[in-house]
Amino acid sequence: MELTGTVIKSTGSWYQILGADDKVIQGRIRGKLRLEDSDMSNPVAVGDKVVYELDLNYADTASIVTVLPRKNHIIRKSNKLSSKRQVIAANLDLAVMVASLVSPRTSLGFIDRFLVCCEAFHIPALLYFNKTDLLNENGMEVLAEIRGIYEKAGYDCMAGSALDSGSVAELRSRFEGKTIMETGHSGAGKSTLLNNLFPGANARVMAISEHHEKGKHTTTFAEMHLLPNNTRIIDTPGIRDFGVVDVPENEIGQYFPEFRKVSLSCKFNDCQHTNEPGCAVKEAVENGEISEERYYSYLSILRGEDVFQ
Ligand SMILES: Nc1nc2c(ncn2[C@@H]2O[C@H](COP(=O)(O)OP(=O)(O)OP(=O)(O)O)[C@@H](O)[C@H]2O)c(=O)[nH]1
Ligand SMILES: [Mg+2]
Ligand SMILES: [Zn+2]
Repeated sequence: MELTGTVIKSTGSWYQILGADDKVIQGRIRGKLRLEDSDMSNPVAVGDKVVYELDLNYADTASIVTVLPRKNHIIRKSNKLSSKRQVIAANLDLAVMVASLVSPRTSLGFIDRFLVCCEAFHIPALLYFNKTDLLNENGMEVLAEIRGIYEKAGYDCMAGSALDSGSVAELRSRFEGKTIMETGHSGAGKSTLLNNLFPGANARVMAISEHHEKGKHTTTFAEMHLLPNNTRIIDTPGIRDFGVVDVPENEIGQYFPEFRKVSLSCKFNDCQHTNEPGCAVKEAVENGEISEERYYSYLSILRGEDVFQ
């Protein structure tokens, strides 16, 4: 008998599927499905709705037969050297980047690559600047500046400390009833934020390394946490980079929302905003309408560069 369910955890070879009766079963992929999308490192991702068949001889294992069409998904390049692509999660209402400016430092280039992916895959994005309790006065000024850059570009930004219940209360109401993915560098506080938002979640958390000020990759597999009021948060392993894939060069500019309207005034309608004469985007950067940092990120993504932490 064929049943449908939602993939809530993937460990590479096994998938936890939440069935219609709210029972969780262990599923595996059938050979055919594995081959269909061979340049994907994972054909099934957390958040996927799947059709599965219970294995006859076992009480609670199943085979995944089909992945149902996705509302959306978010893909990144698995790592710098590999051409494989990884689906991080599917069927999202919101993607949240947990970005700490210190311990570890999150670069603007990393944030911008995340935002380009969200634009390209039509997923609403929110930037949560975490660990504000670690910032001194100067740090708070830097944060305000960075926040200004993204708010001006049209993005939703929030800042606070994942350790402080007061500062996460607003986030809790924003998340209610939605399926949300949290992403960011290892140690930025994704699991801490989840635990503080929903104390029942019980996600594993670990202090960052004292030597490198970087996280220890505590969360090792993406996992969807089923929370009250139909809220679902997908906690994901920390990543170093958000390799932009499946975005043709001449479309990258469209995924910078603040470029879109301005670029209508570029002299050439295929303007890539690099060295062309009469480029309205470059002009907007010069007069401060578009932030220099965002423009540099654009050029860097256009050159196919990756971010190194
Ligand atoms: N001071 C401070 N520490 C925080 C904050 N948020 C998280 N931390 C600490 O940062 C460390 C790493 O937090 P995690 O929640 O494990 O980070 P993560 O993003 O889930 O990391 P990975 O699972 O490795 O990707 C823990 O020691 C947390 O207590 C914060 O807002 N302020
Ligand atoms: Mg974690
Ligand atoms: Zn231009």
